[in-house]
Amino acid sequence: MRVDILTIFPEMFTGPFDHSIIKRAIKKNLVEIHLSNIRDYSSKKHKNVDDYAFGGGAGMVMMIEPIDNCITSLSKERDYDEIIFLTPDGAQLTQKMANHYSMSGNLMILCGHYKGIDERIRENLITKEISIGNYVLSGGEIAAAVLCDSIIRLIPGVLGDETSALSDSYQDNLLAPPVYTRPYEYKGLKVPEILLSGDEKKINKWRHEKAMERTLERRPDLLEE
Ligand code: 6GU
Repeated sequence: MRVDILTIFPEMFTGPFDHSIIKRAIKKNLVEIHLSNIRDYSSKKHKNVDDYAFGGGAGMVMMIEPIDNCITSLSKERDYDEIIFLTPDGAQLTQKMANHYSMSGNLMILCGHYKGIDERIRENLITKEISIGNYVLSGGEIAAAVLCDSIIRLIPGVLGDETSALSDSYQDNLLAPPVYTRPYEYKGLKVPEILLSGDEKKINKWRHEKAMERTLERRPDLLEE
């Protein structure tokens, strides 16, 4: 998979993709992440990317020209399965969406800023609008890192058997059960006996019960879906 991220702050991505599972996925050539600096596509002398809103009001708006130039230039090289704009008024990201996008060939992700982006970009260049939750972030960059992480870890070969995504919370509309490791007893706190029984059938049943209990208690909405 190839992911293109269009941003005015490419430096914000040096951390998130440089560690752990995503780093390994890049190293194994299972994903390529390319950053495009929208500013490089501005034809303005001072490389402006935003301007005042028509009709007045507070806040600058990202201009269509540099974004159109950037999207057009990338789209000439390859077909994109989806051109995603990250915005708090988009459809809320779900595990189901992450599963779906993990099967893409090429994805483009546009990060917004300021008061928003010229509506003509959204209407004519964007194919999907996604939010990562019901709160407002200062820009789309952190949301893009979240979206990429949720997708990339699901690409076949990224996770090994031992870290299989099948047991993740949300994967079957259930939260994950509790887990424990050594020592068996710490300051009088013990691990549930059943996990030491060696009885795989009983352990699986216990885990499923705990996942159910936890979901009922914390996220009953997931069970209704
Ligand atoms: Cl995708 N962008 C911004 N700016 N805020 C958000 C968001 C995205 N998702 C939730 N809040």
